Amino acid sequence: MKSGFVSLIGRPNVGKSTLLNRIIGEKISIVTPKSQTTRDEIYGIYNDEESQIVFIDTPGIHKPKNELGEVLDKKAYRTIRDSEIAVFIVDSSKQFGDGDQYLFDHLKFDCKLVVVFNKIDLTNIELITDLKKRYKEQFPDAIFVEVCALDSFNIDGLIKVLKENLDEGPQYYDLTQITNKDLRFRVQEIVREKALLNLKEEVPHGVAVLCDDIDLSHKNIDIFGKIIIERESQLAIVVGKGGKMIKKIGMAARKDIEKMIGRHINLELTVQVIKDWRNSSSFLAKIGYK
Ligand SMILES: Nc1nc2c(ncn2[C@@H]2O[C@H](COP(=O)(O)OP(=O)(O)OP(=O)(O)O)[C@@H](O)[C@H]2O)c(=O)[nH]1
Ligand SMILES: [Mg+2]
Repeated sequence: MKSGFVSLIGRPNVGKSTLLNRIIGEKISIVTPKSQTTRDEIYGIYNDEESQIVFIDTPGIHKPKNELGEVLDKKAYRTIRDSEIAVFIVDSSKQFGDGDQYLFDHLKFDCKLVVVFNKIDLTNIELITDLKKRYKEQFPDAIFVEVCALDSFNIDGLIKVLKENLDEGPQYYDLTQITNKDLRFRVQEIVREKALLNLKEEVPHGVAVLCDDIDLSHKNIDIFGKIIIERESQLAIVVGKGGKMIKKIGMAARKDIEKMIGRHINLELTVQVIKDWRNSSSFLAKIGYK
């Protein structure tokens, strides 16, 4: 069979996680309109009769502004080194800019490279032609594929190209396994997604979520989650008037978690301030970001 590891890399917000979810057909990685949503390497394992492809979603690469940013970039670079093919995803609705140049200056590919022009529903012919010209100059050997991850357009075309470029190999994972992340991580991510979607301005980037192990053997599944924020002043925003905001986040998260587990749950959320956690090595390690 054809098999191997394929990294999904690119700038923040280009649609890497959306693409992963569409390929696997299930929500593996959280998606929001905000940059730097993904903070970890997340595997989505694709299987068909003749292949197993392990896709690795990564944090968007950007010029880091704090220790968390540096950790996120490092994870993306490491993933490229560990993969047979790198899929470099580009937002084809945006003109080439400094953020794109930053990636040209910092990325080196020893593996095969596929450049995926995503969001073709939002682009036009001049824009995409200019982008393709620039990527062709920078990466002359790369294969180009156009997709619209949002509408699942040409996902099959991308899979075909990947299969053609992977070697024969073993089946790395059991067919029932679709990701490398455990239930606890996925629950934390769902809560974080709902917090990102509901909180405005600068609060979202300073949010992390921690929860205890989840015991599925009990009839009643109680999940206790802690939303971590950076500053005392954000507390009132996250809790909201009369607890309205945290209730809203909790209700949205509960729905998605119940869909994922297929059981009813009780979800209790609290908020804790950990000052400047994005620059705290020990906290980043505790939360599993290092
Ligand atoms: N119109 C359109 N929107 C898209 C498409 N693909 C993704 N999006 C949207 O782009 C936004 C970012 O998507 P994500 O999948 O979270 O992007 P990402 O690259 O994983 O972002 P980070 O995790 O922050 O690096 C979301 O609002 C998606 O709905 C597409 O093909 N067309
Ligand atoms: Mg992402």
